[in-house]
Amino acid sequence: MITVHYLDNSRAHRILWLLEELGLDYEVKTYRRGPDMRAPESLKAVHPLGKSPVIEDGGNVYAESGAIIEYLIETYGKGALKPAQGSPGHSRYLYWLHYAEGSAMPLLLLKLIFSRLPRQVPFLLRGTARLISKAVGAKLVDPQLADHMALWESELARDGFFAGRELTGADIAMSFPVEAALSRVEVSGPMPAMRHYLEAIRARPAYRRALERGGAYGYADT
Ligand SMILES: N[C@@H](CCC(=O)N[C@@H](CS)C(=O)NCC(=O)O)C(=O)O
Repeated sequence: MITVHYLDNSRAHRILWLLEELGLDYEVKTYRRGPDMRAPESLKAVHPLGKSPVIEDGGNVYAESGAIIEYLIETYGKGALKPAQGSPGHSRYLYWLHYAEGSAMPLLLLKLIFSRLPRQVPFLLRGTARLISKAVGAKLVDPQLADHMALWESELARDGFFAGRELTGADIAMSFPVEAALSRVEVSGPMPAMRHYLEAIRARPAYRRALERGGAYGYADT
């Protein structure tokens, strides 16, 4: 039986969604965030970094969303949720599967950290922190995010999903950056392809079942 170490309200939602798409049996061990939003120390007993998602299967531990998605699709997918090797969609599939945590999430995390900076420093430094946060946002983070989101929009406008006309593991990986960006970033323009994509993935029965198994997930209604 696959065990998912699931942190509430987190990107681990994607793994439950994938398991539901694949129709696999699994158990969920839920961990609750503390007031600082960090995972409890007990998660470090599963993997030293104490992050979620982590899964256990067949006596092995798998961490990192992209690696978990790849492992589950390769092991249990029987060809589902992945374009055939050598097909035009396959290079797109690999790119977006790895891009989600490798390129998109670091930028979104920078956005989050700098937007929270003023609240993290002593009161007298808040004005300065606000200026730093604004400058970093304007010069470094926001222009890059705008480029990235324009790329997502044009990719999704091509044929609806990140690696072609069908849902793949790349979409499961990219769902979290898209959901986080649309809720955190001031979007320049209506982004119709991205909004249509979110509607399409959220309407999937497997996505809804994953929400029932995992509980609260803050981005599901943004
Ligand atoms: N790149 C990693 C990121 C894992 C990660 O940062 N997970 C967050 C949940 S969204 C977490 O565990 N946060 C709690 C903490 O850092 O204490 C992955 O995709 O698995």
